[in-house]
Amino acid sequence: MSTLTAPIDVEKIRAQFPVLHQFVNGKPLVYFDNAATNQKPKQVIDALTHYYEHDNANIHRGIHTLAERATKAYEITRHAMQGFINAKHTEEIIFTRGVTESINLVASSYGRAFLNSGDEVIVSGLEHHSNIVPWQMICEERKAVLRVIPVTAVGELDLDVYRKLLSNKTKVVAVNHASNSLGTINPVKEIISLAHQAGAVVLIDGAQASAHLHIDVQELDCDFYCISSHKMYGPTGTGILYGKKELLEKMPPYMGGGEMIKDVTYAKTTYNDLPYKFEAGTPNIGDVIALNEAINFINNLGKAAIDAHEHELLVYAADKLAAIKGVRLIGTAKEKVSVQSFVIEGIHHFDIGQMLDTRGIAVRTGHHCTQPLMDHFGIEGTVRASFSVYNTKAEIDQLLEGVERIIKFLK
Ligand code: 7TS
Repeated sequence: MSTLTAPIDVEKIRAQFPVLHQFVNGKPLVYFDNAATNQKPKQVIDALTHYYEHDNANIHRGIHTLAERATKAYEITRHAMQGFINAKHTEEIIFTRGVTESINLVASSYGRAFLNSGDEVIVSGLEHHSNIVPWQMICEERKAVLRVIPVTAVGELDLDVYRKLLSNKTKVVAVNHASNSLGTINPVKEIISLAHQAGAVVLIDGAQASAHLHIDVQELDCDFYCISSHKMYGPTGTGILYGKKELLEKMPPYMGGGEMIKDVTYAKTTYNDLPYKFEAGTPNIGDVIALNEAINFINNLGKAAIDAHEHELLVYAADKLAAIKGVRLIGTAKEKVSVQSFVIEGIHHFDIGQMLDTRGIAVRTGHHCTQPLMDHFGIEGTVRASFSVYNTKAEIDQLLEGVERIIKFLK
């Protein structure tokens, strides 16, 4: 955390988020479901509206003015995303619907081309279902084997076991940068380097990292990196797959259709160059264009300042929640993004979520699409509060008060 970072002016930031200024069940909204999707600043909403009011046209194929404007704005986001993650080449940025599609693209395309019987794919015990199921599917198809890095009691990956799992059979390692259920930040640089020593390629699921952590794909040396726009203040329905050019060039297309071709005859189709080879069909143009404003929003604040503010909220919430009798924190890793899961002995997490909602507090309850991780902790699910740059300690106090009342009322 840099001491040179200007502190966050939360009220100024909150003023940029129209959705926050409302009452829910008669109480001011407290939005703590940011790990599921965070809210959108006015500049993102305005960019989307502007596109549909002024520039709406299909891209790349038209020569008329609107098509040119839309194409230019779409490609501006690609350049901005290249800078955001420090990719070497613009064509290494492929627009997808988000992390789920990005992982499916790699599992399907890379997996079909390069996985063979007996090969191994390693995922971690902290993964979202979207970084498990696509690998399971392709392993089944290619007769490959899925291995799992175990999780410790505090919710960190056991790297000693990981080292032992790696062998010349390992072809792919797929782990998240940060866990959505526990917030754990994984030592991805080390994970990548160890995988490369074994000759495997590495996919990093950056769904929970993009709004919080510094990302430099060249420094990490990851082979693939996946981002969802809606988890970084951008619109839903879009995101990116970053892939190293030399790998993407070797991979077959994921979907066939318009835009991904160079030439089509009934006898043979030749494919387009990167990135278009992987962008079949009309993409989510408006949302990609608005994503540029989400990048601007984050860059203007600076990730260091965002992280400093969110970390303060996380520590405050974790300490105070842990001090409430009956509350058990799930996920207490040393390095975390601003996610805190907890359970209250004797009260179902759904009941807690519903009762908090009556107080205007939005938290997520359930398994958070990480059922194997919940199994590991011997629980069905948790209550998860996740904090964003626009949240305040006063809001956390409301959560704490709600939790205390629920315990008093139900016990
Ligand atoms: N990976 C991680 C780590 C995630 O947190 C999510 C979404 C995904 C992948 C899938 O991203 P998508 O944008 O393609 O849906 N996580 C959550 C969550 O925690 N609650 O709702 C969605």
